[in-house]
Formats: sequence, C-alpha cells, structure tokens
Amino acid sequence: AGEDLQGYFDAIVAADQKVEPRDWMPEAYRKTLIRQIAQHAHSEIIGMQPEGNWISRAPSLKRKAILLAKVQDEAGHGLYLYAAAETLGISRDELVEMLIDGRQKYSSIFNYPTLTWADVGAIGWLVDGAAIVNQVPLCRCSYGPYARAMIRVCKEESFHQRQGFEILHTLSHGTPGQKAMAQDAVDRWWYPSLAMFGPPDGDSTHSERSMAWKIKRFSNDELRQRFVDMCVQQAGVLDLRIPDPDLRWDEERQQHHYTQPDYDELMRVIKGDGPCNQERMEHRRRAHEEGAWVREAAMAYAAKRENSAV
Ligand code: FAQ
Repeated sequence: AGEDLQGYFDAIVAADQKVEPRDWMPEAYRKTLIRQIAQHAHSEIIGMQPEGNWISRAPSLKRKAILLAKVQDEAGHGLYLYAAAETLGISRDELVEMLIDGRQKYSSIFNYPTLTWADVGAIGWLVDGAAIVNQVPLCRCSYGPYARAMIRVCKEESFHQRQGFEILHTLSHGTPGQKAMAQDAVDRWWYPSLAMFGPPDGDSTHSERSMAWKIKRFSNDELRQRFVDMCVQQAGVLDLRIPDPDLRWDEERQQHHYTQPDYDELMRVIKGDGPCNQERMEHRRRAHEEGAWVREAAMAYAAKRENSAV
C-alpha cells in the first residue's frame, strides 16, 4: 500500500495536478511546505513594520490612505498563508510561537530600515516587484492550498508594485531634492532586493528537491535574473539609476550581466545580525503579548455563542 501511495503522489506531481490536504504526501514534502509557507506568512506580517513606520508621516491624506490599505493587505496575505500552512497539520499558534522563539525565519529584506518617504516607493517597486517575480510561479505550485492563495496575493502585490513605482516616478520628476531622495532609496534597496531570491543555486540546499516536487518552478538564480531584466527597463522609465556600474546587456546570453549581491551579508542577516532584526522581533513579541487579551476575548465570545446555540 505504501508504494501505491507514493506512486499516486508521484503521478499527481508528474501530471501537473494538485496535491490536496487529505492526500497522502511524503513527510519531507509536508515539512518543506510548512517551512516555506510559514516563512512566507511571517514575512508578510513582519513586512508590515518597515512601511507601517511611514503611515503617520505620509506626505498627503491620499498617500496615507493608500499606504494603510497596502499594509492591511500584507496582514491579509499573512492570514491566508497561515491558513494554507494549517492544512498541513500545524496550528497558527504553533507557527507564531516558532517565529517568536526564533525557530522559523522571515525574509531578510525586512531587516533593513525605512529612512525616508522614498523608501516606501522603493519597497513597492523593488521588494514587491521581487515578490511578484518569485510568487507568480508559486501559483503553479504542486500544493493546492498554497497555489490558490498565491493567485490572490499576486494580484494585490501587483497593485503594490505599481503604487511604489508611482511614488518613485512622482519624486524623480519633482524637485532635484526629491529626485536625489528617490535615487538614494533605490541605491540602498537594490542589493537587499536581489538577495531576497536566496543564495546562489550552488548553495541553495532546498532547491533541487523543491523543484523535483514542483513546489519551486525556477531556481533562485533564474528568478533573480528575470527580476534584473525587468527592473532595467522600468528604471529607464523612472529616470533612476540602478547602482551597479557593471550592469550591461549581454548580447550572447540575451540577458543582463549584473553584480551579485553580497551573500555573506545575506547569511548574516538571516542569522539575526541585520540592521533591524532585533527591533523587528521585539516589536512582534510586544504586539503578540499586548494582543493576548484580544485572543482571549475572542475565544470567550466563541465559547459563549457555542453554549447559547445548544
Ligand atoms: N531571507 O535552499 P534555499 C513578501 C533561507 S516577499 C531569509 O534556497 P528555499 C511580500 C532558506 O529559508 C518575501 N531566509 O531555500 C511583501 C533556507 O533556510 P532553512 C517572502 C532565506 O526555501 C512585500 C536557506 O536560506 N516571500 O513578503 C532567504 O528553497 C512588501 C537556504 O536557501 C517568500 O517567502 C531570504 N531572502 O528558497 C510583504 C516567498 N533566502 O529554512 C510586505 C516564498 C533563503 O533551510 C511588504 N519562499 N533563505 O534554514 C521562497 O520562494 C523560498 O523559500 C526562497 C528560498 C526563494 C525565499
């Protein structure tokens, strides 16, 4: 029977069909998905902090309303993703616990500070842009609940990317001071955004297996390349410079040659030693503790309703 189950799973993956929560799946497949989906969910929640920093200081009421909506969308993405992870037999409480005690990670990118308003534009353009390039292929991931969550998430990320682009476009066509501020933000966010795609393929521990299982559809380097090619064209429209003196079109390979991000820095940031790691985790822990009464009240209310329904 064990062989039949494995054979059925292999056939579903080979036929590009979806594995669903009640289907048998290899334990390592389940574990990899929990790791990746949880890391993704935590990233959405921690990712609210850098931009949340600018809600009270947005330059106009309109910008503030847009930013509020964007940050709320990130919370929504986190919730869909926690729900997708729960279909694999783990609870949201356990996942949050693992984030808070450091056993699970979140994206390196959210450990960098947002120093000016232009950073909100650069995050939208570059960070959401990288997220889209990474997540569009995840809409075809072999695990049904993750793939379906990604469809809606990608639509919203696409709006986020455009709002960031529009902020930068406005600044870069404004006063010389505004243009310089936009350029400075792009200078600081470029390499950390390239690092979001993970270590180079040769050092990526999970890629081979995740690609065989069709969780990942492209390697880290393939997606990073796609992102660079996309940004070069858009930077032209923005009239902003990508901070890489070696960036050039490679006629032979039909893609851009570019300077790799500092992967030692990526590893340091992942291990907890980035500019804002401590601040982000302290903020998350505090919010979790201070929100305990809300969770308790919701549970008490649910129990009361259940009793009165009997
Ligand atoms: N940061 O073997 P690989 C967003 C870890 S977008 C931290 O290549 P894998 C939207 C990796 O976990 C950001 N850790 O790993 C938004 C592994 O560690 P482990 C979130 C990283 O999984 C925008 C080790 O290094 N998006 O939130 C990073 O095959 C604006 C070896 O790496 C996703 O999570 C990193 N950058 O490939 C929100 C997308 N890179 O667990 C708010 C889904 C690698 O063995 C505002 N995730 N690591 O100890 C993925 O596609 C993959 O997990 C990768 C990594 C591509 C990130």
